[in-house]
Amino acid sequence: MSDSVYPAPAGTENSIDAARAAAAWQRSVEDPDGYWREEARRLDWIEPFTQVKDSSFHEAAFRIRCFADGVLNVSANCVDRHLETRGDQSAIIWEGDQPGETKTLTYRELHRDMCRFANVLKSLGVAKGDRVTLYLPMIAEAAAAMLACTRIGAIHSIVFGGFSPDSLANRIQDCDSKLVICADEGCRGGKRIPLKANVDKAVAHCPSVEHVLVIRRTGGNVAMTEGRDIWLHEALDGVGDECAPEPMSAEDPLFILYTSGSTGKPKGVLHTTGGYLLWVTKTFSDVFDYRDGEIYWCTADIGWVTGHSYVVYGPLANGATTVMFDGVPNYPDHGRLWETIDRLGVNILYTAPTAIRALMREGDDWVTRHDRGSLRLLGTVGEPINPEAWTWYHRVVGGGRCPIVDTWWQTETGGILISPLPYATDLKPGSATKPLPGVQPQLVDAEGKVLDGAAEGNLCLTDSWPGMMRTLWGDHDRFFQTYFSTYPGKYFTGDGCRRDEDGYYWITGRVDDVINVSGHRMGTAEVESALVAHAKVAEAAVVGMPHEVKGQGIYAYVTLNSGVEPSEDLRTELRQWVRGEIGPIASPDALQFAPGLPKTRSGKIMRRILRKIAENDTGSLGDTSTLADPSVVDTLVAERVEHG
Ligand code: 6R9
Repeated sequence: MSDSVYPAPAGTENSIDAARAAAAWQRSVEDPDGYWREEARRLDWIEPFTQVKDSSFHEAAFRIRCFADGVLNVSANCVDRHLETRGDQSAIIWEGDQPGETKTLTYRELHRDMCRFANVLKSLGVAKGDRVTLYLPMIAEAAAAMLACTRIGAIHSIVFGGFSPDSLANRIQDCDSKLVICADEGCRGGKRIPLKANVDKAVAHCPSVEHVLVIRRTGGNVAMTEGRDIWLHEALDGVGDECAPEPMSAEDPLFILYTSGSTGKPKGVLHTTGGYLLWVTKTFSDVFDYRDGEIYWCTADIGWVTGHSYVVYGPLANGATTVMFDGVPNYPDHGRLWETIDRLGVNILYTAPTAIRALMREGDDWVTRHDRGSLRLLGTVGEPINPEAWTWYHRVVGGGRCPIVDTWWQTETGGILISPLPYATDLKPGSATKPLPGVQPQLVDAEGKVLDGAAEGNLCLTDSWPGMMRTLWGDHDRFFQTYFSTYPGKYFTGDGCRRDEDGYYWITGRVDDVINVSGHRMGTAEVESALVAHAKVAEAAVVGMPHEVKGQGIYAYVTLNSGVEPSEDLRTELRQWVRGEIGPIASPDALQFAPGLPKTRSGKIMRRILRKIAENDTGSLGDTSTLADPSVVDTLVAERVEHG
């Protein structure tokens, strides 16, 4: 917690100031229809809408719709409408894994690439409503592929390139994708990632997949299955440069994005066309106070929601120049971000606390030896930022000149919900500050009692906003159960939060069985089921633990089958196993062999106790008398393993 306040600097005459910000929020709750009707002018509509917000979070009338009878096309809003005024402006600056390995696409070039890509999709039989899975590095073709899907009304599902073949297969199967788009290999931090080989393993279990479309990135050797696999560059031969945008209803699905929840199976979050696009368009413009001609860099991967909303759709819908970075912040050295900012002239940087903390550890010199004079604004997203990292970001990276927008949101929310506006909101390090227009947060206690004023509780949202998710793919009932049943009539975020006496919101982290590792969500149940799938493991329990750089690390308690002896080799083997089952981000940071787990008499694992032990907070384990065998706790405490 920090009491320092950083007053909002003055912006331009177009910037939103404190008075405008307050008036906009007020209007958005008093007259939502009027407010969103006006805001919707930010988009080009093929058919205007007559209906605006139409939603209820109550079970009997449960529905979430916005602009339902309007018709538009996302790709036309992101590309075509800019051609006349900024056809020759850079839309995407691609920065490869090696510094200076760059490529720029103007809006006109992006239009051509997107249309040609869309024509390839059509030639492969992909039509409106079909699902297409993308498993790609951060290459410009990835943005073209996303836009091409929206061009023809296909629903994309992007799977992060760090996920294993198994995770990829589950996500392909859950939505019955008929096409998978991948690259031969990815390049990250000087290493190659065998994307096509992973797809081959995954697709072996996916009968819905008719074709695999392969983009040549590294030129590495990959196997091509006759009849199924197609090189993009060959498929592009002879296709036309034009493809008319498919008119889409505002409530037609736009994309599915799988995210981790508190149960084992990843959830296919579904966003629709009109509300989502308006939300990311408006929030990009307002939160970053984006000014024509500026170069904007969000370091997120398109495999996560931040990449969808704030690398591709939000910036492009505003006619911005967006950087797509195919590398990592510490390669070839710890100065990579700052060197790249100088070389490309980046004005706005949007990154994650985990990256800030990792770079902060390496010392100021890596930063200060670069100029960074182009920077105007800094942003963070993905997890709570500790005031120390915030202050370093502000003082060292921004040289004290650049406001920081700490943006709180979720895959489910589509875009930013709680955030400062850089020229309106006084900043407090570690607080995401105040809700944006249309966002109505509420804090409740465990019983659902509403907490007013300064308080700490569970963060809910009491009404819909245009950009919120509409369902979980194929499981509308789970959608309702997951988000709307804990506190009836409200959307429950899964986050804990404190509101201070100034009405500022301070997100404290997840209160469910989700852990946030380096800004990536991981369900503890997912890691547990991966561990239990190993032949030598009888039982596993996974909790979060504090981690200096990652925010949270993964602490796994593993009970082995009888007759199996714990060993360092087995520890390594189990870590590797989880990497193989889910991906490197799920690999436990600490793994403790546990002869037994603390369970209630009814057999429930007492996670509260396991969390305390992982946090090394063993002085306050609370009441253990309800355990079936309280002595297991002493053994666990005695054999606790160190972080790292
Ligand atoms: C955009 C994104 C969502 C969870 C969310 C919360 C955490 C995100 C945050 C933040 C504190 C912020 N989170 N932004 N916590 N301050 N500015 O990250 O989506 O991957 O779905 O994660 O991340 O816990 O519930 P997603």
